Amino acid sequence: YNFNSVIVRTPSRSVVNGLRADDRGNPTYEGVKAEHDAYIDAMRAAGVEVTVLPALEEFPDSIFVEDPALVFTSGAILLRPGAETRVKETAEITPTLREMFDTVLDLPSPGFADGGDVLTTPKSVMIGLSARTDKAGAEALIGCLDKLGLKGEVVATPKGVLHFKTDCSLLDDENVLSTARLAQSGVFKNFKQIIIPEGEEPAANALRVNDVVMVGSDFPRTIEMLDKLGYKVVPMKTTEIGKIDAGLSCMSLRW
Ligand code: CIR
Repeated sequence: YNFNSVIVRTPSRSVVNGLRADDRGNPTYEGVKAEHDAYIDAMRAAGVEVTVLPALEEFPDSIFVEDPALVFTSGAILLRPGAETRVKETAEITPTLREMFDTVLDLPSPGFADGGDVLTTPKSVMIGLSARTDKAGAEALIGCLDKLGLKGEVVATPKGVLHFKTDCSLLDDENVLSTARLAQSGVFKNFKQIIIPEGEEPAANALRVNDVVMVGSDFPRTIEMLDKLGYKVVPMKTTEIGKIDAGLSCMSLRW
């Protein structure tokens, strides 16, 4: 959670047509743009250098740069997103990653993996199986991680949850923030678990960056809980991106 650099991508006007499991109405472009601008400001305030890539009208979900690639200080991995409309986002981000990293690995075929299913912790890189990340993709990813000197571990994502990280985030070396449904599955036995208050499940996709934890401002009980535990919480508006199943980690690649 200590980062020097992030990559983000400006939302396109087509973001209003982003993928979603349940239709709660389209987000507005202006609303998404405002949330994204505030995110960039918060990243800079947290002390990271932000590279802002241009909008891609052809790809409504391309603002969520976390999914087509993975980055570590030791290198980058180009993934194969599990949603058909998102597969070509990888080719769009590849030139930037090749410029910024000495080592850039391709996920071998077959299989699919989304960055949203990957939680990097000091103990291992956890890969959640989901509708977007299959067994073949997860196993291929473990091979890539190995080449970067990292240990991958395959875990389950609760049924009906988009990504593994939809339901959790790393707060520090020992603590994870998790929904009750994910915590119950036992995947975090090596951590202390801080459980999201019932009804605020989307708050689990929080984001620790250096000394702050960004949390969706629509989730006051989670904010209060983390505040009482001593975390420096920065509330961020995520109402519009929430309509297309996104949260705070989705909008950046961090290393
Ligand atoms: C999608 O369904 O792919 C987007 N609408 C949301 C992606 C969120 N990304 C993430 O959690 N890493």
